[in-house]
Amino acid sequence: MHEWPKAQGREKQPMLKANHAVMLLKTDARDQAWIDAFSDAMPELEVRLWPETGDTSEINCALLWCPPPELFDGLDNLEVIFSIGAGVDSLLTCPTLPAHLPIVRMVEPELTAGMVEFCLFHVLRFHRLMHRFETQQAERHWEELPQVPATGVTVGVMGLGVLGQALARQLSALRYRVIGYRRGPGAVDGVEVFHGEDELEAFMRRSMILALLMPSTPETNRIINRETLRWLPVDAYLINAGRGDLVNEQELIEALDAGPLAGAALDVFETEPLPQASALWSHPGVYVTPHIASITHPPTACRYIVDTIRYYRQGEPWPHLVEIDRGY
Ligand code: OXD
Repeated sequence: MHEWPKAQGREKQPMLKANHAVMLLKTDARDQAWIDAFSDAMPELEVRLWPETGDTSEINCALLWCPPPELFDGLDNLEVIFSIGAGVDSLLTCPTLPAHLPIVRMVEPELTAGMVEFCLFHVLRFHRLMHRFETQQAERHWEELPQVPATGVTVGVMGLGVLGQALARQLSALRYRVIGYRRGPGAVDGVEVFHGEDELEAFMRRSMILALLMPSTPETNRIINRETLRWLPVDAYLINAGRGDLVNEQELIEALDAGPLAGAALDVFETEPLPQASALWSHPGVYVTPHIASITHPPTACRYIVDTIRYYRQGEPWPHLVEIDRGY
């Protein structure tokens, strides 16, 4: 169990354990959808929308996306933070984030499904050369291109958390050869796992299609750069649905122009929105989407949060806690 912080010399009682709790919501612009979902899933939970906080000392939990630093002012009785996104970088980089609070990551089925769909869509596109057939159609050009069975394509999944493992399962079901890369050791069913800096090169050398689902941390910052891109097989493809800062964009463009990359599908960027001047917009080998690979779905997300609160109220520890030292 957690050690709860002490207030003015006396033990603070976790109010979330009581029936009535107050949640502060700072959302992604779908406020009403979140409010409706909570009133269905846990009607006794009072939900307040930031910045209409009312008495800040009454707030016990917060559900947040990109909190501004002043959001935490006066939230002295906050007991837990729920992240709206799968990624917690926007929370962890907030300079006023209370250091002692547990942060529960978002693990919800629609978010996972969306990420898997996005990555599968592009894996299939690149594997079946649909991008080349689109070009051929635009040129009214009829030519059969070689079609390789899925069993002959190795997909590298970089990041083997909930999302990466879900993607790996679906890729295996489609008969792709799946390899995975993670920071530390740990087996994943049906996946040949590489881990640690020492095994990155071997992993990249085998990845004909590389899907990035890693979090943004100091260790993963620009992990895809001139040096590592050189390890990819000739005519490899890259899919980035993780975070923009995993990739050095300038060096990615060089790898598209000079090899070994034959194409890239990018949903996240070093700067978002992607600046008008970026060469990525019009690069012939690049598919750009505006950070839509997967969106948290309020009804299922609320059910997940309510389940975790009920679990916690039974005396269990918070599930899916962010490891703040690791940065994810
Ligand atoms: C997320 C995102 O972290 O949408 O969920 O980027």
